[in-house]
Amino acid sequence: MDPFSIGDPSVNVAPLFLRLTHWFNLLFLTLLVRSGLAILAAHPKLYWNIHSKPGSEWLRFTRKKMPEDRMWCSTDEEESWSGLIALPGGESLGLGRYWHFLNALCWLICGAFYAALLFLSPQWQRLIPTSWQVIPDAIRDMAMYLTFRTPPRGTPYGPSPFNPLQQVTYFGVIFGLAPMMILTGLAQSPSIAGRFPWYERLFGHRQAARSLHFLGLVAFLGFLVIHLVMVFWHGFAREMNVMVLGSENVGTYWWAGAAIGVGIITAIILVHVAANLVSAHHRRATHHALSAVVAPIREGVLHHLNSVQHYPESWMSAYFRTNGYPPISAYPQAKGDDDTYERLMNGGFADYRLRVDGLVDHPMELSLEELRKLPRQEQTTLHHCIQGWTSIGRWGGVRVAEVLERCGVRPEARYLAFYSFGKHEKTGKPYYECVTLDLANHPQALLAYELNGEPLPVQHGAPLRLRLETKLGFKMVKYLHAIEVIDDYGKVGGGQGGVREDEQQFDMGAEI
Ligand SMILES: Nc1nc2c(c(=O)[nH]1)N[C@H]1C(S)=C(S)[C@@H](COP(=O)(O)O)O[C@H]1N2
Ligand SMILES: [Mo]
Repeated sequence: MDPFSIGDPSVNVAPLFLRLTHWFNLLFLTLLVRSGLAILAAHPKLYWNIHSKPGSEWLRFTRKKMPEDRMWCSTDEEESWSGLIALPGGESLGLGRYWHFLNALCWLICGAFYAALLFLSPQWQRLIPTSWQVIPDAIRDMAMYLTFRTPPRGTPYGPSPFNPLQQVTYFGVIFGLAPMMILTGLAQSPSIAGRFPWYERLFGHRQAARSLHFLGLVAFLGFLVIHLVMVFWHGFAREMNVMVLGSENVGTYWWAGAAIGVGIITAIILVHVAANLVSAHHRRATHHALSAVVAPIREGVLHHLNSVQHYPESWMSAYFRTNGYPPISAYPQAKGDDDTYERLMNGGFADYRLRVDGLVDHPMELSLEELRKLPRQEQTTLHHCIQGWTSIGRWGGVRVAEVLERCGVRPEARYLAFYSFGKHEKTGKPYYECVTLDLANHPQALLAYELNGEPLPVQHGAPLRLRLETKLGFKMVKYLHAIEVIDDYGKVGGGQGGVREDEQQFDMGAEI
């Protein structure tokens, strides 16, 4: 069959490319929804303010109450949702993100293919309303459905097999909702927000973009449900013949479309089940397989961006959220094997030394006083926790590059490993994170000893923490103990580029 033929609209011929992209779209969209829920579970609260102040959420999907009498962190707010609704289930933000990004890429390719063929063929006439009359006509159709009548097929203004309500709905979903989801998805990337702070302003700010992204998910789900109801309303066998075989006129084989269609839907469900199972039982392998596809694209597009953020005073967060407990005996999940940190803290960090070693000509040990004597920099920036919350703070400190310059980095160096005094809260492994060496030359890669003009508070990583303003929060090691210049991050810790990469399948690039 000629894939470009529009055929006679009265027989409703759908060319092969339309049918293929339709079913692939269903596969990718449902995977996007379920992996999106796994991401939402990591911070099941939505805000219309950029500070994500606790209690200021407009919507929450958790009953957990945070204690008022002791410190808590955003990892305590995380929910663990069933694998029946989320991909994967449990606390699986890392793999949920990988599934989300993989399917976002597949969905984009599918959509581009669809849009190209749509406009290269006469098929666009199905979808693009050519008269404003479509609006009142769609309202008329809506009134008919609501009173259990079926509107006539086709529009008077072009060769579309759809009724006006169908046409405006499909048009709105494909050319309104889908691009909105892509744009609000990108607005959540710290690399994009760092390099193009104006971009987020298009949506208000980063939390508004996240809330809109969620509302888009709700809209997609609503569309899916009504779409399904309509398939039955208009006749399951007939509609399936159109969606699978391209035409409802299939003669004696009136059941063929329904039979194949049920097979396709079963296959889609099996892909979902397989994705959940493989994620649950082979976390590391799934991490590697998905990142082999996603990481090069993500890094290729986003890694080279530099942050140019300078938020005005009026945007600063009165309350800056926290993630990661201080490594002291009050918080055994984060405390190291010895009391070094607590001792330093009790001594006002007078004996604190930052160790810088590895592939450098002059290893160094720097006291806070020595660090403060180096050129000072201030930056007011947006912090993106991978879980979804944000806060804005003014950080003061010394650029990573200033310190490295004084150490003389050797030519074989490729990465920086940042080690904390603290431990990973879920596993008790030492907290460390690695980044590529070129990150050190980002103008806002900072070793911060101040927040909002005050010495860095203990809960935010005293006495020294890393700031990388194009990265997600988990890369920014608090309670910084040492920097090691290395050639291969595979030799450090679990070998994945950081403790959250090793233990939670987070991505080393952390650009989105
Ligand atoms: N040592 C240490 N550093 C850490 C963490 C941690 O648990 N331990 N959490 C990271 C995460 S996930 C985030 S979002 C930020 C939070 O920084 P804040 O507590 O200053 O807001 O710190 C990062 N650095
Ligand atoms: Mo985070």
